[in-house]
Amino acid sequence: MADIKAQPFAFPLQRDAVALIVIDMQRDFAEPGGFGASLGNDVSRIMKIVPEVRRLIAGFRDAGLPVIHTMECHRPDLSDLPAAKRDRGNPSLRIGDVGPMGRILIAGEPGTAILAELAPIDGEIVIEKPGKGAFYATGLGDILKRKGIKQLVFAGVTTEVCVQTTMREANDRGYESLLAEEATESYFPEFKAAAIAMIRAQGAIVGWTAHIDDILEAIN
Ligand code: TIU
Repeated sequence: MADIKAQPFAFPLQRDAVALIVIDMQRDFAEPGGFGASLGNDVSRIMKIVPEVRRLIAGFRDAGLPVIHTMECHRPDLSDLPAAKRDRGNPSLRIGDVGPMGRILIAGEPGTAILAELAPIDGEIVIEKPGKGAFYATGLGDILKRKGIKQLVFAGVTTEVCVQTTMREANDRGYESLLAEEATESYFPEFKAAAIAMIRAQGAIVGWTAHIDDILEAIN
């Protein structure tokens, strides 16, 4: 089995036990008028990685390997939205408020949808998650166990928030995690760089990082 060229050392690919997990590539994080913009961020940085994420997804689909998508979102009645999350900071729109793309980060609203270019296809798993990590209060762990998945390749946004949180959750649960560097982004370039450095520090303390070309070469 081909290893994937990675940092801080080669990733020991198990081709029959690996899945791609694409974190929160939603309009609310990538388009003006959404949650990311309401926090004062330049969301154009997120749109720039869409072709890279698309390329990585296509490679997994072509290889017949599973693709899992996550969406950060809450129930319309806000029963899964802690006050501590809703009330933090001073955004122009809070989670649940009505914005130009519907209610911010609420399941079923137009702005909460995954970007059309990266939309899940039939048979792909979509995890709706109320937290930053994709294991918290979701069925992800059970789904991975049922499918025999032991390794996760990560893409999506933002690197230091939902991607890194989910990588840390996965690491603690015994999954080997690999972050695709060109397929993740932050509103803050220095946070992306720091997240990548801390993930692979101390002998892959959280996981590995690799370039998309090296991932695709190994899985195909
Ligand atoms: N705000 C921010 O950088 N990220 C989030 O709130 N969610 C995700 O990272 N998906």
